[in-house]
This record gives sequence, C-alpha cells and structure tokens, in this order.
Amino acid sequence: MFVTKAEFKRSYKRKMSSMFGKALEEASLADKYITLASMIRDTINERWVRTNESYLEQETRQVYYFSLEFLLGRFLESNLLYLDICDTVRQGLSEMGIDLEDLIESEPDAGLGNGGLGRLAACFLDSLASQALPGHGCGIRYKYGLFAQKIIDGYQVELPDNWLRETNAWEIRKPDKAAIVKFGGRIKTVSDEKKSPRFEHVDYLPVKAVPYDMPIPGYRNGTVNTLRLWSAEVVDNEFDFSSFSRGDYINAVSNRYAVEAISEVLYPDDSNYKNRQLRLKQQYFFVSAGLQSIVRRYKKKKLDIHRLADHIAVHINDTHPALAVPELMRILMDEEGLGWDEAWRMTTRIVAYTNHTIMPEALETWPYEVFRDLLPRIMMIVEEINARFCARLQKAYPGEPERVRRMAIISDGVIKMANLAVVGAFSVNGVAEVHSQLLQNSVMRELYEFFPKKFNNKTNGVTHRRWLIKANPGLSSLLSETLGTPLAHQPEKLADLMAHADDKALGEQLRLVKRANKERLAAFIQRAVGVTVDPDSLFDVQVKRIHAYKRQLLNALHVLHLYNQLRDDPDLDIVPRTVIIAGKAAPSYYYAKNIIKFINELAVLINGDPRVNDRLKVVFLENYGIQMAELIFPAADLSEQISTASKEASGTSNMKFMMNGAVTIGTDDGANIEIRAAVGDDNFFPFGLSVGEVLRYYREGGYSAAALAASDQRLSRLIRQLQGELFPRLPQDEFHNIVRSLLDYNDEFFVLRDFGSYAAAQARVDAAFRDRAAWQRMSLVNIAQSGRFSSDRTIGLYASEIWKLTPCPVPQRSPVLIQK
Ligand code: 26Q
Repeated sequence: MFVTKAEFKRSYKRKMSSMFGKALEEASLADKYITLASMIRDTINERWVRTNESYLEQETRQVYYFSLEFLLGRFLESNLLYLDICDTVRQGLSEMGIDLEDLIESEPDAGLGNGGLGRLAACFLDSLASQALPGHGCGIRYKYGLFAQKIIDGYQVELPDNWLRETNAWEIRKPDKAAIVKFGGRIKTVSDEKKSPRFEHVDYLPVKAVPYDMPIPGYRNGTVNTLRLWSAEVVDNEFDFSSFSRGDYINAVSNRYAVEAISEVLYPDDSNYKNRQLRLKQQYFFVSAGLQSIVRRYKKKKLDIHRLADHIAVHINDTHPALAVPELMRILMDEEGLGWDEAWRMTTRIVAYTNHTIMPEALETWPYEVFRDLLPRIMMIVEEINARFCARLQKAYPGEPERVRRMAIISDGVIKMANLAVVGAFSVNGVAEVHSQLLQNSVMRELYEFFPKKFNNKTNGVTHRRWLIKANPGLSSLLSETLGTPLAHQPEKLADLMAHADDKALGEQLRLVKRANKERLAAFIQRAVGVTVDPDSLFDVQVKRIHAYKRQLLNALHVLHLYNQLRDDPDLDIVPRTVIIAGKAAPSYYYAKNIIKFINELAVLINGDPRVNDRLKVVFLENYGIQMAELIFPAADLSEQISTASKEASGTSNMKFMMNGAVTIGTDDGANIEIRAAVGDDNFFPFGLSVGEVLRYYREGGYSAAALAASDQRLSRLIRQLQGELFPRLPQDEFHNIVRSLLDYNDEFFVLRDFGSYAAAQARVDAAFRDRAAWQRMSLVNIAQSGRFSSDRTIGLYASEIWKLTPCPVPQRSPVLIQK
C-alpha cells in the first residue's frame, strides 16, 4: 500500500490509466471515483486474503449472520477511515484538483434494508470485524434496494432504487462458487432393502445462486470479514436449453424472468406480514445457497462433518431465514448421509435466533399448500420436526390438545415460522430487556415454559464508529482530546466523561460543535425544502419508518397544538423550535402515507404563517436513509422516541441520538427504558402509559378515546381541525382515516390517551432548553452513558454467551495500530 502522498498520487494516475486508458484531465467523475475505490479495494483484498488464511490455519469457530436485509450505506469514506488513509488521500486528490467530497457523494448507497433490523445487521458486521471476530454475513444481492421516496404535493411517491446501475466497486462476483437451489417438483422415495429410504428430488426448477462477496474491514486492525450476497440466475444449457430445443421460446424466456425475479427487489414492508410466494422463494433461495456454501467450504478443509457444530454457528435475523433449520437437516441427511437424530442434534447446536417484534401481525406464517408446492422436501422435514415435537408435547401436557395446537409448528393450516425457529434453535433472544421479558411472559410464554434455558436477552447496540466517529468528527475529536484516548475500540471509556459533567469550558465547546452541526443541517434543509430554519432554535427530531405504533401522529398533533397556542396568544413565550420529521411508509400502508400528507400540510400552514414562524417551523425531509441519518443525529437537540409502550422491541435511533448528545423525550418502551436508567431521570423526559398499563387496557378495556376527546378541549379542537376545519383547500375527508383510527377504532395506540402527558413533558423540555448550561450538562451525560449502547458490547455478549467465539486477530505484516 502507498504510504506517502506522493506515492498515492503516482499510483492513482497509474491506476487511472490502466483502468480507463485516460489521463486525469479526460476523466469523468465516475472514472475518478472508480479509480480511487479500486485502489482501496486492492489494499483491502490483500488483508482479506490474509484474514481468510489466518481463519483457515487456526481452524477457528465462525459465525454466519443470515439476514434478508443489510442496510450498509456507503463504503468509500468509511473504508478510508478504517484503513487510516483519509488525510493522505484527501490531500493527494486535492493537489490533483479533485475534491474527495465529490467522490464520496457520487457513490450510490447500498440500501438493502428497511430500517432497524437491516441496519442492526450492518452495525453487527462492523463490530464483528472491528473486534477481530470471525463472523460473516449472508444475504441477497437485491438489484433494487428500498425504494426512493419522493414527496409530491405532500404525498409519498415511490421510485425504484437502481443502486447497481453503475459498477459496484466493492463486490467480487464468484461464479465458481455458485450453488443450485431447487424449487417445486416431487420427491421420489428410493428404498434399498435394509437401509433407510433415500429421497430423490425430481422435476424441480433449478435456480443458480451466484455469490457476490463484499469485504467488511475492521477498524484499523487488519481483519477483513465477508458479506456474501446471492444473486439468482438461470441455469444455462440445462433447463433453458431443453425448452429452446422443444421450440418453447416464450416459456424459456419467461422462465428466465421468473428466476431472476427472486433477487430483483427488497420487500418494502417492515412490520406487516404479507403472504407472498416470491418472499418465501427469496427466503429459501439464500438460506439454501448460504448453507450449501458453508458446508462445502467446511468439507474442503477436510474437517469431519460430524463435528460441524464445533466449528460453525448460524444466526438468523428474525424468522425470515428460519428455513435454515429444515434446510440444514436436508443437507446433513440427504447430502451427507447422516441419520435424523444426529442431524437434529447438530442443527439444534448450530442455529440461534433473534426475535425483533412482538406484534402478532408481523409474525410469519405460510399456508400449508404454498409451502408444500414450492418446497416439497423441506415440507417433509418440517412435518417430521413437527410430529416429533408434538409427540414430546403430548407427553408433557397430556389432556391439553389446545396447548399442543398453539405450540405446534404446523397447525390451523399454516407453518408458524417463529415456532419453527424456537424449536430448531439453541438460543432465542429478544433485543431489549423489556422485549425479552414480554416474549417470555406473553407472546412466547408456553414455548418459554417448555424451553426456559434457550431464552435470553441481548440489548441492541449501534456502531459508534459510524454513528459518532464518522458522522460527527467534531464531537469525536473533542471527546478523545478531553478523555486523552481514542474511542474507536473502547466506547465504554465515554463514561469517564462524567468526571467533566460540570466543566463549563467543555460545555461551551460541546455547544459550539452542536451549533456547527445544526448549521450544516440547516443549510441542507434550505437546499432540500427551501425552508429557512434557525440554528439557535431547538432541533426536535423524529426520524424512523412511519408507523401507527411509532406515533408520528402524536408528534404532529402536538405541533398543531403549539400552533393553536401561538395563534391564541400571539405573544406566547415559547422556545423557538424546529420540528424535523423524516421516514418512509410501506407503499401499501395507507394510514402511514396519510400521516406523511398531514405532516406536510402542517408544514405548509405553519412555515407560511408570519404570526408564528419565528417560533415554530416544521420540516418533513424526503427520502430518509443512512446518509441523511448521518447528517441528522449530530444536529439534534431532542430525540423523539414516543412509541406506544410495549410495541417497539428496542429501537436503535434512540442510541444514535444519545451518543451525539441529544436528550430523549420518550415512553418506557424498548431500549428507552435502559437509556433512561443509564442517564437518570434528570437527563431524560419520560411520559406516557407504561407497558403494564397498556397491557391492562388491552386486557380489561376501560379506555374510551371518544369520551376523552370530548372532555378535553385541546383534543376536541385538534380533531375538528383534522376533520377539515384547518385545511379548506383539501377534500373534507382527506384525513378521515386518521380520525377514524382515533375515534371509531378507539385509538388503538393511545395517542389521545398519552397526549396530555406528552404535552406536559414537552413543556418541561421547553423550560429546560432555556438554561443553556443545564441543557449542556444533560447532553453531556447522555454522551457519557452511551458507551453501553455500542454494538461492540452487544456483539461481545453474542460472541461469549451464544456463539462461543473468541477474537482471532490477523497477524500483521505492515505495522497497523491495534488498540486495546
Ligand atoms: C416480513 C415478511 C414479509 C415482508 C417483510 C417482512 C419484514 C421485513 C422487515 C418484517 C419486519 C421487518 C423489519 C423489522 C424491524 O426492523 N424491526 C425492528 O428491529 C430493530 C432491531 O432489533 C428494533 O430496534 C426495532 O424496535 C424493531 O421494530
């Protein structure tokens, strides 16, 4: 690798000419970007090879994180940062008249995920590599990532995200490592005399799974792990050819489309399960290809197949990859010749499962017929797993057929993927304390009673390298200067900041950093929506997927309430506030789309009203994603974490805000509870019903939204305004959906019920923000306590308690600094 600036410049020009046959002056922006990316990739590749050699030599146990989503974002800048060559490259480029920022901005980002679950997978890969742990990702190389959101006249419109239009510099196609995945067909039973029967899969549709490997470098430690993403292709000369020779041209071509459709597009729903056959195909496709390649690689090492469970763990990110259980059974039995009992013992020592939701509408179930027709051999195996499990249940619970039915994997005509995952995994974890408790006490109570030892908690975390060091360089250098230690490998050191809580000079420096970040965001807002916002105002931010349970409506109604107060009393003294909201709605989720329209209408009304717009502004930012998130968290004063208690499994943006010094206004839900406990009640604005109260209402009733609305003048006014009073230009029933959810459906998410408590907490925020020094102290305490919400800690616990992995540092050739 180049070490000096001069060397860099020389290699850059050489690379440019070898790749494009061009001199610098003729090169396009795309050429310049690809040239730089390729140079970096060459360096990473060397380390990648070394990492793999070292894993091979040490025969270390490896974990494979199976996920249908990896929300990675961009690579160029973080790779430069991780290799510690950012400054050299920036200066070298600048001397050649190239602005590194332009190249960074020209990279399309890998948006292969919906939200929290997908981003968690990306943070986990980062922490695995940065802690030199042998852990890799396995997923799908979608041609189209999550749709791009446009706001047109206040409405969300979806556009395709064609992120692979240009060449992807960070992937390597490995056609020689392709696997065949079989769909449909029939199973023939072949019995030779005494031996147990063999099963032969015939008349199936073969699909070729081609892996594309992406390097996942650790932070300045020489480790490079692998993210393997699978792409679906037709099997050439085989299936195709036979159709062609029969003159069946049309069928052959349309078959090609049907096959390629498997890895075409990421499903954009994030919490509402829909029964779509293509989704099941996606699941089996990548699980089968991934497991085949793991077993093949293992055997290439000449290791004993009977000891597979000593060498690998497979982690499934929610139930989406739960077919890993029967597919591993199939490979071990049908391909490796193991008997049922041994295969089952191994499978249940290899697979571990994380649950990310307790909402019943998000639990995956597949109709029996759909499953059987698409995956006949897998169906047989699931039926056998189910039969054996039910036999155990009948023994344990004689005379309780109802309990057996509820706990079974197959019942009511469907396959229950969560039950399959619990039965087939050796570990089942929730993603925050309260969520894990809820799994055990309600959603999965009976399964928990039967398998108490499997259940555990692993509170989520986020990588502070991306969300603090990369996103907020100003804050991160101030922190490491103050603490006298770099934070990259030891986020827990942030706690030492507590000793500086009353340091006024530091408080002032922190304020200046925040102020600069707010100016940067204000400039972006000006460009994006043409609204001028005041960087001295309170930046009050809610960014996440739009969903009824996340209650963007509560936030919006409070904004409207503030507006009403300002209109009623033109001299009202409130802290000037900029309310920033962003997030995508699932394309078929009409309620959520209606919320977006409502927020945009509020923005037009309020931002255009000179009587209030010196004190209140509302901004909806279109197309929220990783890039925008990196701009937003560093600039936030107030973090909105206002889900209905019990609904948000963990939340992870709460952690990203916190480590950037935002103070939370939040319900006692998910990881908010742990954040509140860590910072203390003086540094958090709690409000709303507790989990216990919400569950009691659901169980016993006793809440009437209509009665509450009628008795509270603020609420009845808000509802009249929603019914059209406020928006004369719009059809009267524009927000009918929202009104109905509140009144006709009795406010399932307790928006009206929590309104008073929320407004009171917001008034406390208003008062607190006036005392600059006191607010600064709250912000500092939040930063100081954020170390335990680093994914390094979370991954450390997964590694020691679930996977039994130990770090496996890669021996260094060139000296690279490793801290810790
Ligand atoms: C399922 C079937 C068919 C189509 C789509 C889906 C699907 C896709 C994505 C279902 C769920 C998701 C994503 C869920 C998710 O992001 N959950 C969030 O996970 C975070 C990480 O653990 C938590 O912090 C959040 O609380 C949780 O909502």
